[in-house]
Amino acid sequence: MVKELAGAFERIADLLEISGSDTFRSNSYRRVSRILKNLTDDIVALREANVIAEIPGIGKSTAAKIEEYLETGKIKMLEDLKKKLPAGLPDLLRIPGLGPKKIAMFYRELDVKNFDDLSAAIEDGTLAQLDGMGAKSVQKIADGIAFLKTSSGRTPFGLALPVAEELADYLREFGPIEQIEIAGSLRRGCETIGDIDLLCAHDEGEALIKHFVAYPSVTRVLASGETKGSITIPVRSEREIQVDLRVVPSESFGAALQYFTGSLDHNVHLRGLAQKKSLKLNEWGLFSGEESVAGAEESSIYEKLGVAYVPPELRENRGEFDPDLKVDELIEIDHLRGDLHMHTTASDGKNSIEEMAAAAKKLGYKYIAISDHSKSSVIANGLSVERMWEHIETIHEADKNIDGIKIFAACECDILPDATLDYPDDVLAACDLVVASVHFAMTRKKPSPTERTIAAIENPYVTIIGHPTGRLIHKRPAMDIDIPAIVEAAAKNNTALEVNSSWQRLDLKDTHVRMAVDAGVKIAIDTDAHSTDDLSRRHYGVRTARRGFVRKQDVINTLPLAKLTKWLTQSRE
Ligand code: DGT
Ligand code: CA
Ligand code: CA
Ligand code: ZN
Repeated sequence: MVKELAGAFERIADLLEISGSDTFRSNSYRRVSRILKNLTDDIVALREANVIAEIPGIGKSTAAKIEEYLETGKIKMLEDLKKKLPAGLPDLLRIPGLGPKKIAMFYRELDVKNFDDLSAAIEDGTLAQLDGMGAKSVQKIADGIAFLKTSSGRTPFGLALPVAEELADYLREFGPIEQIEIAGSLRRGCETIGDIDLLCAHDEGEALIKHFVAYPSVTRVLASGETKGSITIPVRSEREIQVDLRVVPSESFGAALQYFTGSLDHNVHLRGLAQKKSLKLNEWGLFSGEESVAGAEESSIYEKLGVAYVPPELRENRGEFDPDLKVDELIEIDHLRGDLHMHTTASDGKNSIEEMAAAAKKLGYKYIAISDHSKSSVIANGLSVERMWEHIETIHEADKNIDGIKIFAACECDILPDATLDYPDDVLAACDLVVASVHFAMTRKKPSPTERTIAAIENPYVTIIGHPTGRLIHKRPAMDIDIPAIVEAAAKNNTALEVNSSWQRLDLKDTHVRMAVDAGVKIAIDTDAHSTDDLSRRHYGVRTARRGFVRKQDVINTLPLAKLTKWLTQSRE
């Protein structure tokens, strides 16, 4: 809720700037957005206590807008701003690297109102003739548009999952439903989702589908029949997603679940196996002539086809039918014994070391590493060398005082534009482990991101490379980085690569993790938590790792404490 609210104020600031309003005014709304993002109290509780206007930095009129949003889901000022501008203009904000000021200039000078206008102005060279626009900045915008074209239309997994789960809960209000499952790419754990596929076993399909299409937030009903319904619903008020619901009898539920989980390529292979056995496989079951051989249970489809059960995350026809594959070795959430990348109030986190440790203990963890930002990450309140020395002491102190969990002293050390690290070696050596990450100058050519990352890998004190490609799904493309070269260097230097569990990152992604583990590189599945809540997003990372065929033994934070401690020492030798 508060995230959406912060987003709405950010949007107001953007639209004000696009409308040509002064920076002072728009910045005041950006400030509100930041305050809301950093709020540790529950906004709904604050409202009930009638103290929203008392939040530091929030004035009366802003408080009124917050109240308005909490009550109606809208802010009139934002709606008015949207109405005032050409409909396609705010969409240009989605182009990575293009901000409101430039959009305002394009609108003012060239009457650019939408994507088509902008593309035309790039094509005919008029954009490059504007003041302050050179060939380079035009190319950057053209690249941004190209990036957007390949990523738009799909919803990030982390946004689609809660929407699907909420809808499934709503379906259960209909009355007892024998079985209900999320299918499709969402069940496979894909990083982005085209549409949500839901599956129910029920005898009264038509009535259940009527209930489905009456979902309160529906924006469009695309189909409403006896076995299938299709709607669109909003995701975070910024995009829409389609949801398909199929209702089948229970004797077909397993076959339908298998069929609608996909992927298409996986299903094609399975159907081929069926044909070889003179069987027929479809969404109703596995048949020998007219007779059903399997259908109620998904696992029995695989069994009857003579192959091992394939977990949904692996169903991409990328080798999941290999008879040597040991599915029960795949990484699972319960294998994780700790988390090696998280931030505290010392840099840009919301919680203290003690709070992070307590939350980690609740998850059953035996160890955590506190890895705050280093000095060059100024926006993230990175620690100076001096503060870092003190912080290491503070972490050791906390470790002594807190029972039941080991707290490692660590840092997330920036890999600087010149390929050196942000802290001298003696600081790094004093840390139990070091996560090294690139956070800026990502498009610099010399030294290249690959050279910078390999230099970090070769530093003996670096334990893990954090979010190795730097991508943010739909927001920022991956750095132009040579993954095989990095994998090779990591293998040679015994440096782990991270699967970052933030759903915006999921970096390394599935295919890259697989290259890493195939080369014998160790993986760290971290949450990069900036609050205690973030620790639970580990499931996103685990899903991605499973999609990369990662086994328990590939992941360093599955090791028992003593073994991990030993590994940390060895990896520095
Ligand atoms: P998405 O929605 O683009 O993220 O990807 P999926 O995999 O969820 O694809 P979707 O929603 O079009 O269909 C869900 C699953 O249903 C798909 O993975 C496989 C199955 N499916 C859909 N159409 C066909 C088809 O024509 N033949 C077969 N064998 N399976 C299909
Ligand atoms: Ca789908
Ligand atoms: Ca679908
Ligand atoms: Zn980072």
